[in-house]
Amino acid sequence: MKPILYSFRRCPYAMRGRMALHIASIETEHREILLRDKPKAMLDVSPKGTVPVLILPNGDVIDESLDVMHWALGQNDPENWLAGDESLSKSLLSENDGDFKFNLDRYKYASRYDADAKRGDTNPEHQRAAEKFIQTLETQLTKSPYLLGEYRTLTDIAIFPFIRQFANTDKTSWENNDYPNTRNWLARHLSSDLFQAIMVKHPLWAE
Ligand SMILES: N[C@@H](CCC(=O)N[C@@H](CS)C(=O)NCC(=O)O)C(=O)O
Repeated sequence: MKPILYSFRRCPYAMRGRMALHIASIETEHREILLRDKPKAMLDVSPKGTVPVLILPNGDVIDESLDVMHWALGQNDPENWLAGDESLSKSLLSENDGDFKFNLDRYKYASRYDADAKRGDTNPEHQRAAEKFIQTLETQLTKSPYLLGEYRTLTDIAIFPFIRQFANTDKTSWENNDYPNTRNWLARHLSSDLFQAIMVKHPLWAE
């Protein structure tokens, strides 16, 4: 029996989970969902209602993306994604999932957070605040091609889907920013076989 994965194609948390499962060669029963219409079967096992949700054959439920990554790599870690500077990894991941994500959402979806903003508006203040993290990444990527060194690790894979969202919010501004190493790092991830493989489209799962 394969593990069941509830997922949403464009969700950065689901992307990082899918990439770890893919690199670990773990096949899943993929259940593509809509965030605005979550299946009851998913909410029954994980009432907090976020993706990804992984259900193991023994019934265990893993519903945090970093836990999905760690579980998958615990089974099989062919590229050694769990290697590298643990404290640097921790601090980058907590800044990504914390302040950066906070500012990214307010930059990208200004109207959800500010009653005066129109749909489609972006917020330059939050763009600038989010950019502090891009500067941190740039400092690392000036020293080495990937965040922890010569090879991609969990840290790169867990972070780049969020930088992709930031970049896509205003492509012209991204292409003209002062972070050439981060631009190049993102472009390498986006064109990787790994990313292509996990972005294949799945039909919606019907209960
Ligand atoms: N901390 C969670 C966050 C997951 C998350 O927030 N996913 C978003 C989609 S990108 C979600 O499911 N949101 C619920 C909703 O929009 O209703 C994780 O790392 O798995």
